[in-house]
Amino acid sequence: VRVDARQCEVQCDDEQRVQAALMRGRLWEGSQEDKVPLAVGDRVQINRDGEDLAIDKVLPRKNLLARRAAGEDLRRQLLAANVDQLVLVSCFGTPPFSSITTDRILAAAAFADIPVCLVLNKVDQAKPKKIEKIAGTYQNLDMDVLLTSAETGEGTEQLRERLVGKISVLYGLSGVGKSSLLNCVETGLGIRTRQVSQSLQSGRHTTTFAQLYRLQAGGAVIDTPGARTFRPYGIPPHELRLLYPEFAQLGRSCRFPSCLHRTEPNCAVREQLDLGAIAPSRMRSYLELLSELEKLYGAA
Ligand SMILES: Nc1nc2c(ncn2[C@@H]2O[C@H](COP(=O)(O)OP(=O)(O)OP(=O)(O)O)[C@@H](O)[C@H]2O)c(=O)[nH]1
Ligand SMILES: [Mg+2]
Ligand SMILES: [Zn+2]
Repeated sequence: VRVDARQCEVQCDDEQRVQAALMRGRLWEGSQEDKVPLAVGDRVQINRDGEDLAIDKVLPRKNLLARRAAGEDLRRQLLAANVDQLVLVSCFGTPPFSSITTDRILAAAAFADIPVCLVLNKVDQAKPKKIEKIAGTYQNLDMDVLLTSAETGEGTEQLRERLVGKISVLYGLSGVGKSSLLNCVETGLGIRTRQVSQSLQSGRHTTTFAQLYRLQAGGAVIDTPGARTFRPYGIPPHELRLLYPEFAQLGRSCRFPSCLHRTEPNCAVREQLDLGAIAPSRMRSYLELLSELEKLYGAA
């Protein structure tokens, strides 16, 4: 239920109580690519080690949300495991809405096969026209989009409805309001949030470890520390086109079945882009991420 650099907390199936547990060195053996071989949401086998509890083994996962570790191209940082959904939080104001970041996290969720609810927070900080345009881009992809404000309470009841009875991970850049939203949804959690006076530029993240909180109405939420950028882990470049749902569908009409929608002739995706049926921001984020993945993992 909580993972810090070397220290974890676990909760046994038949107990309410949360206990500290050590990680055995052997947990690293099978997963050298991982900075920490455990994620909040993992089911683990524990044993007594004298006074202490120790984690012996991670049980097979239903799914795993991950990113590239900060400053390390080839290592993986685990964000959450065994979740029913990702609540992807983006916002208006500070930090400004970033379609590139949002689309990167969406691609990572699609790669991990995790359903997404997109939350656009701080609607009190933006003009209706801007909110409508951005929400529309994602609603056109058949995505569940919620408009919220942790400041005014708008949309937080709808968010609560989405969370009850499920295990959800909240993820998004630092400062978008993940912890603030959770405090709105469930009184009594008392999660620390950034003081208004603290500048975002300080580079400090308010939430510094991932933790799972049980909801009184059933279900649980995992609050995570946000980063300043998001770099997906392990996506083969040629698979990216399948992780953009609108490209995956239209791509079947491209002349070449393996079309990357870049410069290939008779590309159905680019035709629709020119006709205005595909949001230019989606194409921009796709091309940027595609080049980055090719640099990392090699072009096909
Ligand atoms: N105006 C406005 N401010 C908000 C809203 N939600 C959160 N904030 C403010 O945004 C700042 C960051 O909120 P946090 O909840 O700490 O953000 P976080 O996503 O948990 O950040 P990390 O823990 O660093 O990942 C705080 O000063 C909040 O008061 C909102 O809907 N409107
Ligand atoms: Mg936080
Ligand atoms: Zn194409």
